[in-house]
Amino acid sequence: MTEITAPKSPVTAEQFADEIREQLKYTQNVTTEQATPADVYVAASKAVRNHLADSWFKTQADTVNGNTKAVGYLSAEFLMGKQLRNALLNAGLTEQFDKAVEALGFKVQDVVDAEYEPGLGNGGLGRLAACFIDSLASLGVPAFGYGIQYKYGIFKQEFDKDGKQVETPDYWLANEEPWGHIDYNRDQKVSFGGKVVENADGTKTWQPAWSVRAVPVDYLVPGYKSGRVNTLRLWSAKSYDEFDLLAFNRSEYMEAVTPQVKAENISKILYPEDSTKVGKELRLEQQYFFVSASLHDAIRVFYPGQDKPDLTTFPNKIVFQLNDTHPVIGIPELMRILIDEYGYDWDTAWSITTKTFNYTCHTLLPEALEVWPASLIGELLPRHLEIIEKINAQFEDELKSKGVDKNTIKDMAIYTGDAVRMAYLATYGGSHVNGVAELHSQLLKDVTLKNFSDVYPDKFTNVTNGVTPRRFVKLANPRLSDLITEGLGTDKWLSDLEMLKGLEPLAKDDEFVKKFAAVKKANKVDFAAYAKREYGFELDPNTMFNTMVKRLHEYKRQSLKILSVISTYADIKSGKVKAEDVTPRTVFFGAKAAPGYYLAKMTIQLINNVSRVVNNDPDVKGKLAVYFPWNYNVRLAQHLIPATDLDEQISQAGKEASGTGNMKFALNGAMTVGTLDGANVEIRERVGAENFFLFGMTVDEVEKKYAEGYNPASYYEADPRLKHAIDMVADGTFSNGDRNAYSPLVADWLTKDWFMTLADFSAYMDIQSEIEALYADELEWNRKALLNVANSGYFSSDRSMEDYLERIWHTAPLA
Ligand code: TH1
Repeated sequence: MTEITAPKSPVTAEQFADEIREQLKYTQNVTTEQATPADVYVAASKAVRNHLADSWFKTQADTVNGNTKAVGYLSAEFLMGKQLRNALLNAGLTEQFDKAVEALGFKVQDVVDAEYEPGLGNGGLGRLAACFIDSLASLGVPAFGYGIQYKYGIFKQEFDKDGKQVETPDYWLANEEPWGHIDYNRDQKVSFGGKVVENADGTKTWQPAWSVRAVPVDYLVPGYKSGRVNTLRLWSAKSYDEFDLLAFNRSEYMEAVTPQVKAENISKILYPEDSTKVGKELRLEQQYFFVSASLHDAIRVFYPGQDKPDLTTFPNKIVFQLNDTHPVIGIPELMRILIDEYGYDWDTAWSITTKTFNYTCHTLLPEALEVWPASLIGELLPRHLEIIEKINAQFEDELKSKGVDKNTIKDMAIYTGDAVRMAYLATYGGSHVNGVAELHSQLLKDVTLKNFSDVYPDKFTNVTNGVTPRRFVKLANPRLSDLITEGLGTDKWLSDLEMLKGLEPLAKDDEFVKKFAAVKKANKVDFAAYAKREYGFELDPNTMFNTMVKRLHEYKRQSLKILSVISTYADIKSGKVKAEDVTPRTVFFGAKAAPGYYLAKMTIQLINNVSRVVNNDPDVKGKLAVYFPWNYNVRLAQHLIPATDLDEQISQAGKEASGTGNMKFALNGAMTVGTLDGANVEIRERVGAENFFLFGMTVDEVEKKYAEGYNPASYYEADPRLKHAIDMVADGTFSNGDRNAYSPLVADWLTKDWFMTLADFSAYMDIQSEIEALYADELEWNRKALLNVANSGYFSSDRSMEDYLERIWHTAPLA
């Protein structure tokens, strides 16, 4: 058994400075005088890591030896953000670090800035996984995050001189990365291709054609004040044949390294699609790669050294959560492991498998539910295709015995003969299915997975998303954190966020509200300095900061926002609104578009050009400005969210599964303008309808309009403001006179407009007037914003984890 020692006792700033010096000397091999901020960053990171090591070992030992079932969170994305500040917070070393760095003669800012953010996720789904593992560790629940250490994360976004998005590779491992520990001795073999042969005894043997080596890279996941440190294990693909020596001797250099390139390609790049399905062979290889390695790893961890483990106990050791359909190949893989590798019969294997997995669906867009061509699975994973066929046959029998009619059975097919529907496989093959907000879970039951919910009503449940208050309040907004602690008289709210409710009475206290307003103001001033330094923007912190940050997607409706900006611009410029009646505003957009998403990229170009025209027009100076800081990421979120007055959550009702940005903004004292979509519904319920700017069609109204036949042009004709705004896009105002620049976008608005931007435009303009009226009353605005903070405690990812524990995982914190 592992020797368990108590966690290292906290150190003084002087001692911590010595630890950094030691790391500089013995691992960085530089003197303190030679050291750069980047050296100090690496040295300090390793010093913090050392402080967490004992808790990490103890957590691992307790996880394996205790009787508490662990959680395995299988996710193709973990969007972690920077690590140093979070690790310092959880190790209780923040102050020591700040003082030590100064004592060593460096600026804290420079050292923290030296960390390069890993972008191993696209957006909400990946960031949610990061929040969840933070919360599990903070609650003391034994858990593993399992994913892929992509060599290239989400692309770096730049804008060219025309305002178009340009993607460049994000080589985040260019410099030393002190957090991930490569564990070559805990590798796994993952195989592909080949054929299946039947043995004399009727068993099957898969004879794969090629294999790759999955090497784990371990990241510490320290809990906040829990004394627990969990593991995020990201797999990296390596070749078994470093090079083919024979070929190399014949000087066939390229051929010699081909197998290596093929193997290592598997973990080379994160697919930059968000919410849509990309049917690519490499993507299926990635999915199988990390899932197969993770399942084998869990068996290794929980049955150490056992050749013939009793895997009927596997579901008591660990429960796996499938983060969307991406890891669903894990269901047939566990069947294969149990049957082919450990000799279990089908029924036993099925019983173990269904108890082991649960599935979270994160979308309502039909195109986001993965469907793989059977031919592809057959080529890459022939044994799995057989198993899937058998699962499907068993499923059909089960449905027949339950009296489900023929046509419905056909509609529900997991395997259609041509294709495999991963969401259906996950729903049948796991114990529970959950959506990520109340409305979303309801729509899954009523629409997307209706047939399944009719047959298996008990499988379906909801867990509303959440965000970690450690990163998104404490680290991102130290001023507000201090004020909350002052207001509540304790900092315990950081691990019990519902305590924010205690701020509610203080909304009646004008002095407290003024302090709250001062915090927001100071954050805006800070952000202005940050934006100047990072982007060269000249911001006016005395204007309303109005923000829309999220992936660029038609359903999220950045178009609605930019059309309203254009309309406001036209009204100010023409004098239609008097100068003294204008509420000065700075509008921020942050968004990456998938590289192949044509209309999304054109929308980015339009926003950039509206920004160029508006910001250079003396007629609106001081009244309206538009900024699009490029490369929106976790770091920018942490700076911009605390400085925002008004947050935009304006997706078409019934399209955004949850949203998590909405929660971060409410917790940081922004007001929200939003539709009744995703978690907006629950935010509004909690903060109060009078403290939320609601507008737009509901899900039912949207459905009705689709059914009636939607005609966007009629809205264009009916609303002169809308007509004028669209005409300005069409007439070259934002393209130096070029009338064709945005014609595909304009044509889409007028003839298709699938997400009904035009139909919601006038309601959106009207609510903006209400917003401006309230903003004019600073005290009232801030009172309402404070009530948003006080009533958003529910949206902690700690609460989400507690819901998963109770409704789905049926496990608990370590004793
Ligand atoms: C997002 C959802 O769009 C968002 O509403 C939700 O808050 C978030 O997940 C977390 O639950 C999704 N991201 C992806 C990414 C891919 C496929 C589907 C979804 S849904 C690649």
